[in-house]
Amino acid sequence: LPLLERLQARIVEGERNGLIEDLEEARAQIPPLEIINEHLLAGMKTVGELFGSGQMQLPFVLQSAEVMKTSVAHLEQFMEATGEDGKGRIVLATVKGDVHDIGKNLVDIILSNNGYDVVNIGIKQPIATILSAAEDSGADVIGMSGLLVKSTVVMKENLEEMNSRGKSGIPVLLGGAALTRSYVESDLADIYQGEVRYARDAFEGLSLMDQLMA
Ligand code: B1M
Repeated sequence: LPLLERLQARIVEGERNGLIEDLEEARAQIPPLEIINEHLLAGMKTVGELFGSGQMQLPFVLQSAEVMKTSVAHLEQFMEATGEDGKGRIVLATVKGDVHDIGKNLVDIILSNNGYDVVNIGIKQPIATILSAAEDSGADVIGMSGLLVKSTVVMKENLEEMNSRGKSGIPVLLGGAALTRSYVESDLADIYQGEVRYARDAFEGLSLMDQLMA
Protein backbone atom coordinates (compact mmCIF):
# COMPACT_ATOMS: atom_id res chain seq x y z
CA LEU A 1 0.00 0.00 0.00
CA PRO A 2 1.12 3.60 -0.55
CA LEU A 3 2.30 5.31 2.65
CA LEU A 4 -0.83 7.30 3.57
CA GLU A 5 -3.17 4.41 2.87
CA ARG A 6 -0.86 2.18 4.87
CA LEU A 7 -1.10 4.54 7.84
CA GLN A 8 -4.87 4.46 7.64
CA ALA A 9 -4.79 0.66 7.43
CA ARG A 10 -2.56 0.55 10.52
CA ILE A 11 -5.32 2.27 12.51
CA VAL A 12 -7.99 -0.07 11.19
CA GLU A 13 -5.90 -3.18 11.76
CA GLY A 14 -4.34 -2.00 15.03
CA GLU A 15 -0.90 -2.73 13.60
CA ARG A 16 1.92 -0.92 15.37
CA ASN A 17 4.98 -2.70 13.93
CA GLY A 18 6.84 -0.08 11.90
CA LEU A 19 4.33 2.61 12.90
CA ILE A 20 6.85 5.24 13.97
CA GLU A 21 8.88 4.73 10.79
CA ASP A 22 5.77 5.28 8.67
CA LEU A 23 4.80 8.36 10.68
CA GLU A 24 8.27 9.79 10.18
CA GLU A 25 8.09 9.13 6.47
CA ALA A 26 4.70 10.86 6.32
CA ARG A 27 6.00 13.77 8.35
CA ALA A 28 8.67 14.41 5.74
CA GLN A 29 5.82 15.12 3.30
CA ILE A 30 2.95 16.66 5.24
CA PRO A 31 2.40 18.51 8.52
CA PRO A 32 1.62 16.37 11.59
CA LEU A 33 -1.87 17.80 12.08
CA GLU A 34 -2.79 16.95 8.53
CA ILE A 35 -1.56 13.39 9.04
CA ILE A 36 -3.93 13.12 12.00
CA ASN A 37 -6.93 14.91 10.52
CA GLU A 38 -6.84 13.62 6.98
CA HIS A 39 -5.47 10.14 7.35
CA LEU A 40 -5.51 8.71 10.88
CA LEU A 41 -9.01 9.98 11.67
CA ALA A 42 -10.25 8.42 8.45
CA GLY A 43 -8.99 5.11 9.84
CA MET A 44 -10.87 5.66 13.12
CA LYS A 45 -14.00 6.43 11.15
CA THR A 46 -13.72 3.08 9.40
CA VAL A 47 -13.20 1.38 12.76
CA GLY A 48 -16.41 2.98 14.02
CA GLU A 49 -18.31 1.77 10.97
CA LEU A 50 -16.95 -1.76 11.22
CA PHE A 51 -17.72 -1.92 14.92
CA GLY A 52 -21.16 -0.40 14.46
CA SER A 53 -22.06 -2.98 11.82
CA GLY A 54 -20.81 -5.91 13.87
CA GLN A 55 -17.81 -6.62 11.64
CA MET A 56 -15.26 -5.74 14.28
CA GLN A 57 -15.08 -6.82 17.91
CA LEU A 58 -14.35 -4.53 20.85
CA PRO A 59 -10.78 -5.77 21.66
CA PHE A 60 -9.76 -4.84 18.11
CA VAL A 61 -11.34 -1.40 18.47
CA LEU A 62 -9.22 -0.97 21.57
CA GLN A 63 -6.08 -1.90 19.62
CA SER A 64 -6.97 0.60 16.93
CA ALA A 65 -7.46 3.25 19.59
CA GLU A 66 -4.03 2.43 21.05
CA VAL A 67 -2.36 2.82 17.65
CA MET A 68 -4.19 6.13 17.23
CA LYS A 69 -3.01 7.32 20.64
CA THR A 70 0.59 6.25 20.03
CA SER A 71 0.52 8.09 16.70
CA VAL A 72 -0.87 11.28 18.19
CA ALA A 73 1.63 11.12 21.08
CA HIS A 74 4.46 10.78 18.59
CA LEU A 75 3.26 13.56 16.27
CA GLU A 76 2.39 15.99 19.05
CA GLN A 77 6.03 16.99 19.63
CA PHE A 78 6.33 18.16 16.03
CA MET A 79 3.22 20.29 15.94
CA GLU A 80 3.51 23.98 15.53
CA ALA A 81 2.71 26.07 18.55
CA THR A 82 1.91 29.76 18.28
CA GLY A 83 4.13 30.63 21.23
CA GLU A 84 1.30 32.65 22.78
CA ASP A 85 0.14 31.89 26.25
CA GLY A 86 -2.25 33.06 28.92
CA LYS A 87 -5.20 33.38 26.54
CA GLY A 88 -7.51 31.68 29.02
CA ARG A 89 -8.02 28.52 30.98
CA ILE A 90 -10.33 25.59 30.29
CA VAL A 91 -11.09 22.47 32.28
CA LEU A 92 -11.56 19.54 29.91
CA ALA A 93 -13.24 16.28 30.84
CA THR A 94 -14.99 13.31 29.33
CA VAL A 95 -18.31 13.08 31.15
CA LYS A 96 -19.45 10.50 33.69
CA GLY A 97 -19.85 6.98 32.30
CA ASP A 98 -17.84 7.63 29.13
CA VAL A 99 -14.28 6.41 28.50
CA HIS A 100 -13.69 7.89 25.03
CA ASP A 101 -10.83 10.34 25.18
CA ILE A 102 -9.05 10.52 21.82
CA GLY A 103 -11.11 13.51 20.68
CA LYS A 104 -10.84 15.28 24.03
CA ASN A 105 -7.08 14.86 24.00
CA LEU A 106 -6.88 16.28 20.48
CA VAL A 107 -8.81 19.31 21.70
CA ASP A 108 -6.28 19.60 24.54
CA ILE A 109 -3.36 19.58 22.08
CA ILE A 110 -4.90 22.13 19.73
CA LEU A 111 -5.87 24.53 22.53
CA SER A 112 -2.55 24.13 24.37
CA ASN A 113 -0.60 24.82 21.17
CA ASN A 114 -2.65 27.95 20.63
CA GLY A 115 -2.12 29.74 23.88
CA TYR A 116 -4.69 28.21 26.21
CA ASP A 117 -4.05 26.71 29.55
CA VAL A 118 -5.77 23.31 29.60
CA VAL A 119 -6.60 21.41 32.75
CA ASN A 120 -7.40 17.97 31.37
CA ILE A 121 -8.94 15.91 34.15
CA GLY A 122 -9.55 12.73 32.17
CA ILE A 123 -12.46 10.41 31.56
CA LYS A 124 -15.65 9.40 33.44
CA GLN A 125 -15.77 12.65 35.38
CA PRO A 126 -18.86 13.50 37.40
CA ILE A 127 -20.00 17.11 37.32
CA ALA A 128 -18.97 17.67 40.95
CA THR A 129 -15.35 16.86 40.07
CA ILE A 130 -15.46 18.99 36.94
CA LEU A 131 -16.80 21.93 38.94
CA SER A 132 -14.22 21.63 41.67
CA ALA A 133 -11.43 21.41 39.09
CA ALA A 134 -12.81 24.57 37.50
CA GLU A 135 -12.95 26.32 40.82
CA ASP A 136 -9.49 25.20 41.96
CA SER A 137 -7.85 26.21 38.71
CA GLY A 138 -9.84 29.40 38.16
CA ALA A 139 -11.05 28.16 34.77
CA ASP A 140 -12.76 30.55 32.38
CA VAL A 141 -14.55 27.79 30.49
CA ILE A 142 -15.63 24.20 31.08
CA GLY A 143 -15.24 21.76 28.20
CA MET A 144 -17.09 18.46 28.19
CA SER A 145 -16.61 15.64 25.73
CA GLY A 146 -18.67 12.50 25.32
CA LEU A 147 -19.23 10.05 22.47
CA LEU A 148 -22.07 7.91 23.72
CA VAL A 149 -25.69 8.81 23.14
CA LYS A 150 -26.18 8.55 26.89
CA SER A 151 -23.44 11.16 27.36
CA THR A 152 -25.64 13.71 25.63
CA VAL A 153 -28.16 13.14 28.44
CA VAL A 154 -25.41 13.39 31.05
CA MET A 155 -24.36 16.73 29.55
CA LYS A 156 -27.92 17.99 29.86
CA GLU A 157 -28.03 16.88 33.51
CA ASN A 158 -24.66 18.53 34.12
CA LEU A 159 -25.94 21.85 32.80
CA GLU A 160 -29.04 21.56 35.00
CA GLU A 161 -26.79 20.85 37.95
CA MET A 162 -24.68 23.90 37.11
CA ASN A 163 -27.82 26.02 37.02
CA SER A 164 -28.98 24.77 40.38
CA ARG A 165 -25.56 25.27 41.95
CA GLY A 166 -25.44 28.83 40.65
CA LYS A 167 -22.49 28.03 38.39
CA SER A 168 -23.99 29.16 35.12
CA GLY A 169 -21.62 32.10 34.94
CA ILE A 170 -19.12 29.70 33.37
CA PRO A 171 -19.43 29.21 29.60
CA VAL A 172 -19.52 25.57 28.52
CA LEU A 173 -18.04 24.05 25.38
CA LEU A 174 -19.42 20.69 24.28
CA GLY A 175 -18.16 18.19 21.73
CA GLY A 176 -18.28 14.55 20.76
CA ALA A 177 -19.67 12.35 18.04
CA ALA A 178 -23.17 11.75 19.46
CA LEU A 179 -23.97 15.44 19.84
CA THR A 180 -25.60 17.52 17.16
CA ARG A 181 -25.39 21.24 16.69
CA SER A 182 -29.16 21.67 17.02
CA TYR A 183 -29.34 19.64 20.24
CA VAL A 184 -26.72 21.91 21.81
CA GLU A 185 -27.74 25.22 20.27
CA SER A 186 -31.50 24.77 20.75
CA ASP A 187 -32.29 22.20 23.44
CA LEU A 188 -29.32 22.67 25.73
CA ALA A 189 -29.07 26.41 25.17
CA ASP A 190 -32.68 26.66 26.36
CA ILE A 191 -31.84 24.83 29.55
CA TYR A 192 -28.53 26.34 30.53
CA GLN A 193 -28.71 29.78 32.06
CA GLY A 194 -25.18 30.60 30.88
CA GLU A 195 -23.51 30.24 27.50
CA VAL A 196 -23.22 26.83 25.89
CA ARG A 197 -21.50 26.19 22.57
CA TYR A 198 -21.10 23.21 20.25
CA ALA A 199 -17.77 22.35 18.63
CA ARG A 200 -17.82 19.90 15.73
CA ASP A 201 -14.08 19.39 15.97
CA ALA A 202 -11.02 20.62 17.78
CA PHE A 203 -10.55 23.59 15.44
CA GLU A 204 -14.06 24.82 16.01
CA GLY A 205 -13.30 24.36 19.71
CA LEU A 206 -10.34 26.71 19.27
CA SER A 207 -12.31 29.37 17.43
CA LEU A 208 -15.09 29.20 20.04
CA MET A 209 -12.53 29.63 22.80
CA ASP A 210 -11.19 32.66 20.95
CA GLN A 211 -14.73 34.07 20.79
CA LEU A 212 -15.54 33.30 24.41
CA MET A 213 -12.30 34.86 25.65
CA ALA A 214 -12.45 37.93 23.39
CO1 B1M B 1 -16.60 3.21 21.51
N1 B1M B 1 -18.33 3.70 20.75
N2 B1M B 1 -17.47 2.17 22.89
N3 B1M B 1 -14.82 2.72 22.05
N4 B1M B 1 -16.00 4.00 19.92
C1 B1M B 1 -18.34 4.65 19.66
C2 B1M B 1 -18.49 6.08 20.17
C3 B1M B 1 -19.59 4.16 18.82
C4 B1M B 1 -20.26 5.26 17.98
C5 B1M B 1 -19.15 2.99 17.92
C6 B1M B 1 -20.27 2.41 17.08
O1 B1M B 1 -21.15 1.76 17.59
N5 B1M B 1 -20.24 2.62 15.78
C7 B1M B 1 -20.52 3.58 19.96
C8 B1M B 1 -21.51 4.55 20.61
C9 B1M B 1 -22.92 4.26 20.23
C10 B1M B 1 -23.92 5.05 20.98
O2 B1M B 1 -23.78 5.58 22.04
N6 B1M B 1 -25.06 5.11 20.38
C11 B1M B 1 -19.49 3.08 20.95
C12 B1M B 1 -19.76 2.10 21.95
C13 B1M B 1 -21.10 1.45 21.89
C14 B1M B 1 -18.80 1.75 22.91
C15 B1M B 1 -18.99 0.78 24.09
C16 B1M B 1 -20.33 0.90 24.84
C17 B1M B 1 -18.80 -0.64 23.56
C18 B1M B 1 -19.03 -1.74 24.57
O3 B1M B 1 -18.45 -1.78 25.62
N7 B1M B 1 -19.90 -2.62 24.19
C19 B1M B 1 -17.81 1.16 24.99
C20 B1M B 1 -18.19 2.33 25.91
C21 B1M B 1 -17.48 2.33 27.18
C22 B1M B 1 -17.81 3.59 27.97
O4 B1M B 1 -17.56 4.69 27.52
N8 B1M B 1 -18.41 3.40 29.13
C23 B1M B 1 -16.82 1.66 23.99
C24 B1M B 1 -15.43 1.57 24.13
C25 B1M B 1 -14.52 2.01 23.21
C26 B1M B 1 -13.00 1.73 23.30
C27 B1M B 1 -12.48 1.78 24.73
C28 B1M B 1 -12.72 0.39 22.70
C29 B1M B 1 -12.46 2.86 22.34
C30 B1M B 1 -12.13 4.18 23.06
C31 B1M B 1 -10.68 4.33 23.40
C32 B1M B 1 -10.35 5.71 23.90
O5 B1M B 1 -10.97 6.71 23.58
N9 B1M B 1 -9.36 5.75 24.75
C33 B1M B 1 -13.67 3.13 21.45
C34 B1M B 1 -13.59 3.78 20.18
C35 B1M B 1 -12.20 4.04 19.65
C36 B1M B 1 -14.74 4.17 19.45
C37 B1M B 1 -14.83 4.77 18.03
C38 B1M B 1 -14.61 3.62 17.06
C39 B1M B 1 -13.88 5.90 17.68
C40 B1M B 1 -13.88 7.08 18.64
C41 B1M B 1 -12.74 8.00 18.37
O6 B1M B 1 -11.74 8.02 19.07
N10 B1M B 1 -12.83 8.80 17.29
C42 B1M B 1 -16.31 5.33 18.04
C43 B1M B 1 -16.94 5.46 16.68
C44 B1M B 1 -17.29 6.89 16.31
O7 B1M B 1 -16.97 7.83 16.97
N11 B1M B 1 -18.04 7.04 15.28
C45 B1M B 1 -16.94 4.55 19.14
C46 B1M B 1 -11.80 9.75 16.89
C47 B1M B 1 -11.96 11.06 17.70
C48 B1M B 1 -10.89 12.05 17.30
O8 B1M B 1 -13.22 11.60 17.39
O9 B1M B 1 -13.91 11.70 19.83
O10 B1M B 1 -15.55 12.26 17.97
P1 B1M B 1 -14.18 12.24 18.50
O11 B1M B 1 -13.65 13.76 18.57
C49 B1M B 1 -13.81 14.69 17.53
C50 B1M B 1 -15.07 15.54 17.66
O12 B1M B 1 -16.18 14.83 18.16
C51 B1M B 1 -14.65 16.70 18.49
O13 B1M B 1 -13.28 16.89 18.13
C52 B1M B 1 -12.70 15.68 17.67
C53 B1M B 1 -12.05 15.88 16.32
O14 B1M B 1 -11.34 17.06 16.18
N12 B1M B 1 -14.72 16.67 19.94
C54 B1M B 1 -14.72 17.81 20.67
C55 B1M B 1 -14.75 15.64 20.80
N13 B1M B 1 -14.79 16.07 22.05
C56 B1M B 1 -14.77 17.40 22.01
C57 B1M B 1 -14.82 18.34 23.03
C58 B1M B 1 -14.79 19.69 22.66
C59 B1M B 1 -14.72 20.07 21.33
C60 B1M B 1 -14.70 19.15 20.31
O15 B1M B 1 -14.81 20.69 23.55
C61 B1M B 1 -14.92 20.40 24.93
